[in-house]
Parts: sequence; C-alpha cells; structure tokens
Amino acid sequence: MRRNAKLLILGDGNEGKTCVSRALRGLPFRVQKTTRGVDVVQWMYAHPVHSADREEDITLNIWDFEGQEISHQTHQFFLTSQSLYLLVFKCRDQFLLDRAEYWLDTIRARAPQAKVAIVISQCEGRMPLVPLDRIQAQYGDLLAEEWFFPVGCKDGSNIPKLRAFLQHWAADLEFMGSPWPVSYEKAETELKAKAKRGTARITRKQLGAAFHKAVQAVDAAELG
Ligand SMILES: Nc1nc2c(ncn2[C@@H]2O[C@H](COP(=O)(O)OP(=O)(O)OP(=O)(O)O)[C@@H](O)[C@H]2O)c(=O)[nH]1
Ligand SMILES: [Mg+2]
Repeated sequence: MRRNAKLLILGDGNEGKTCVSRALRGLPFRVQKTTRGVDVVQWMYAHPVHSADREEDITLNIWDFEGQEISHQTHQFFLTSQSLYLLVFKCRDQFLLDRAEYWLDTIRARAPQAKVAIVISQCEGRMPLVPLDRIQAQYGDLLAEEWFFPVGCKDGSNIPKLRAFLQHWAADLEFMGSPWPVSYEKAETELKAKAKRGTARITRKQLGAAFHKAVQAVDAAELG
C-alpha cells in the first residue's frame, strides 16, 4: 500500500525553507547554513483521522531545496503534480510579488494540477502585508484550500495550524492508500538492496535503469 507522499519546499535562498521543514517536524529552531542541492527528510505521522491504526501511518518525504537561482533549472525536474508545495518567503515590509509570480508560474508550467500554499516565515509577533486578493485572482487554480500561513519558526507561532493542514492534505491525496504499481515495488526492492550493500548514492542513470528493468520484468510476466 502506498502511504507516502512528497512535500516540496520552494522559494529563494535564505527565506526560511529549512527552518519551516524543521519546525513542522518538531525540531528546535536553529540558525541554518545554506542548503546545498536538496535535503530529503522523512516526516512520519499518524493518520489524522484513523490515528489508532498504525497501518494508516503516513510518511511525508520533505524535499527542502537550495534556493539559489542557479539550481532552478535542475530543480524543475522534480516538480510533479502529485505533490504538496510550500512556497516560502520571509516577512518583509514589502512582499516580493514578482518573486511569488516567478515561482507560481514555474510550478504551473511544470505541474499544472499541483496545489500550493504560501508560508511567510519570521512572523513572530507581526503580520506580513501580502496582496492576497491579487494572488487569489491570478493563481486561484493553483492555490490549496487554505494557502496563506504566516508562521514563526522561533516561537512556533502558527506552526500547529500549518502542520495540521499538511497532515490532512496528504491524507486526502487521491493515491493515498492505493496499491503501488508492481514495477515500482520491484524497483524499490532493488534500490533498497543496493542501499544495504552500501551504495549511498545512485546516479540518475542508475535510477532510470532500475525502473526500466522493473517495467520490463512486469511486462514480460504479464505477456508470459
Ligand atoms: N526568527 C526567525 N528566524 C527565521 C525563521 N525562519 C528562518 N529564519 C532565519 O533565517 C535564516 C535562513 O533560514 P533558512 O531556513 O536557512 O532559509 P532557506 O530558505 O532554507 O535558505 P537556503 O537553504 O539558503 O535556500 C535562518 O538561519 C534563521 O536565522 C523564523 O520563522 N523566525
Ligand atoms: Mg535551506
């Protein structure tokens, strides 16, 4: 059964993406170094409605990207519709609408079915001024049911609200609880075996080869 999903945290450099990722997982606030490339971390939690049933536990794989402009092109390969998106900005006197437009346009081009929420970090004791109506009018199709979360990672303000929203959002994804395609399972088994043998990293080519082999094996079994 598939009980995991992807949460992608996007935004420019130094806006608070890593701090938000940590706060969601209940880790203490710390000043962060720039993320290099992407950090993928697991956030496991009980199903928000069927919390007593451990079989229903959900794993959200958080992809916390480095915000440097130079990496955006490669990052775009990771954007898919079946994921949750957070777009993070820090609290400023003047909201960076052009940057928000840049990111929302990028997501829309790559993953038109995606749903996005905007998170404003560093909102301890203050409210950011954000042109909500304008964003809603321009990007309504892309925005999640709730999409505006001013948070403070240092004092945890509004983090429980964001956390609860994400937990429900992931639990309600269409594929949640549905079986994995057999070929995925085969590829996953092979990758796990590789990891056990001590391969900490695999190249994109090796990953592609593992999936290709798995699909061929399933096709052959189905034909034969
Ligand atoms: N007080 C406060 N400071 C924050 C908050 N979020 C981020 N910061 C500060 O902003 C700095 C940058 O935050 P990061 O989470 O590292 O930013 P990032 O977007 O992951 O940056 P890159 O990895 O370089 O793309 C942190 O080291 C904190 O000092 C917040 O909610 N409250
Ligand atoms: Mg970071």
